[in-house]
Amino acid sequence: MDIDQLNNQFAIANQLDFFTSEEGVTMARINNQQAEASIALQGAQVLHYQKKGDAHPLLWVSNEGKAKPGKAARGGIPVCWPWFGTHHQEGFPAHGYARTAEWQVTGSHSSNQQETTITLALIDNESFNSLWPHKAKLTLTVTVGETLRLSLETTNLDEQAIEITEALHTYFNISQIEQISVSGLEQHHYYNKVADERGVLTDAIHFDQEYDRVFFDHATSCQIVDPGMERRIVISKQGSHSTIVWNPWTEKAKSLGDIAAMDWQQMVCVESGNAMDNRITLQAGETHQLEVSYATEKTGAV
Ligand code: TA6
Repeated sequence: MDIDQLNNQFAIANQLDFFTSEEGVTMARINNQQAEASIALQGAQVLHYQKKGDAHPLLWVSNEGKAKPGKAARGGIPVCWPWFGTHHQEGFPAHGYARTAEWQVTGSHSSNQQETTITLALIDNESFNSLWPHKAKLTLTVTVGETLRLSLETTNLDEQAIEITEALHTYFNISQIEQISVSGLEQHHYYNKVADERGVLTDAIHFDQEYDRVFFDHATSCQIVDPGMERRIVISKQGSHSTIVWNPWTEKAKSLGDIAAMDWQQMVCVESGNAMDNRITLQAGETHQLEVSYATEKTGAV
């Protein structure tokens, strides 16, 4: 569907329209009384959200890693599906193929000027069968208002059960990685990818080196406390049993090649998903929903 068709069918006056970015990616743009946001149709990747009255955007996007046709932006909320992490088969894309696929807009809605909802779908797509020979429908519903809410829904269209791992790989905008903490994961078992070992978290997370851990059986909320931006970000979720926390630090950031100099200091990933031990099995016809809600709260100078 081209831009004119998208605007004719799904635009909402004074709230939602579609345009093509400088890099050639089709974008949805939302602006209502509560917040503004932007979403790339490629990968259904939310790239911007800022609540009216907040001094800083919620999400971080690398200046060196903008969304280009066929390449997901480094930042925002990449959709990792139908697998999280690397694939055991050589040459298969890390974090699955959903984040670089072209999604279709299937709906838009607003009941007032306070909240705008857009739904995108990745319908069973023959071209991915070589990567994942199953039939499934994936939809993402994004609701932009006083909070940012996403619902990632997988429906098994096959006759037999399918197994997936998944995550909303959210890059949060922060003041400085060594100033923030992440709380709410204490007492949860984790796999530490950097040290290749497992353990149990005892205290809130502080950062002084590369950090890459999958926390298991964590189905509740957690928060990022950011004194530098005088805010906390509260991450609530449903249908997600894993939380992944990642900061690449100097060397890994350099190896990625799409993060400028010290920009990694202004981001932290807190990802809501179902990964590793928390993989999901869907019986024929079954649907699974992963839902997150992001809220910012001002904390004043602490
Ligand atoms: O979620 C953390 C992680 O799995 C890290 O290990 C790192 O690979 C990161 O995702 C980024 O992955 P990407 O494929 O986007 O470069």
